[in-house]
Amino acid sequence: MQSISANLNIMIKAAEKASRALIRDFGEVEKLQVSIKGPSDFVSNADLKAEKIIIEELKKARPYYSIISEEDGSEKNKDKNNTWIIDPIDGTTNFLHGVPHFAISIALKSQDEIVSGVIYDPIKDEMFYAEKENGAFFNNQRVRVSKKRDLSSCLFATGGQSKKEFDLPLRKSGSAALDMAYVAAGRFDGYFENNLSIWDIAAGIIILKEAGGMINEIDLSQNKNIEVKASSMAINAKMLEKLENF
Ligand code: LIP
Repeated sequence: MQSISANLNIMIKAAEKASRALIRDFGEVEKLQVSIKGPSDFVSNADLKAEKIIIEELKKARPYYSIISEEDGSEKNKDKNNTWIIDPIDGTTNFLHGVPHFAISIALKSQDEIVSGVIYDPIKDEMFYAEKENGAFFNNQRVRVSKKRDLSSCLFATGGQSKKEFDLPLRKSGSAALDMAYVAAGRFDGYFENNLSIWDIAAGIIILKEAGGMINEIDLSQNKNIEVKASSMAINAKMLEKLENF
């Protein structure tokens, strides 16, 4: 395995531990699809349980780091310069409907910049990670963004409820974190979405940048209503031209 920092190792272990619970819970969700009420209460418990496991693991190693998390776990702690940013299930709607496309996303923000990130898809066992100035990795193999220059040979991801039409080949996956990880790995050539939360994208920011991707300036002091336009270097200008009315 690529030599990684103690903090990144802690993040990976926390994601792997939470994933074991999520895989079990996802199996239950698939069974609950046929129930009249559906699995919504069960999924919110699965979300909270995964968040609890992640926070327990992170706090064991770094008890004074602060936390920003999608569910209940946010806290300002003694160390205000280091903040974990956690999304225990990014792609909650997919999870709720038994669609096996969701991820655990954990990022570390130090001195107001994202310095490391992990995005782990437990069902496909796909681990994306990166830390500042050390490159981006997929299952311990170095990854870089695509080099395609012709829009007709590219594929882009987006999300949310916008009804706007864009002259781009598009996919909507339902997980911002995986969309950004896929751009970093060259599977998608770009990704754009607005009204995002910081926990949806924090890990994706560093993984995408370390893979040689480009992303618009993100105000990390904001937790909500964030807009992302991210892509490979090669296609960025052409993608932005197509997003003028975004
Ligand atoms: C989701 C994002 C997705 C977006 C959804 C939601 P969640 O995050 O990953 O891209 O379209 O509205 O924000 O809620 O599953 O963590």
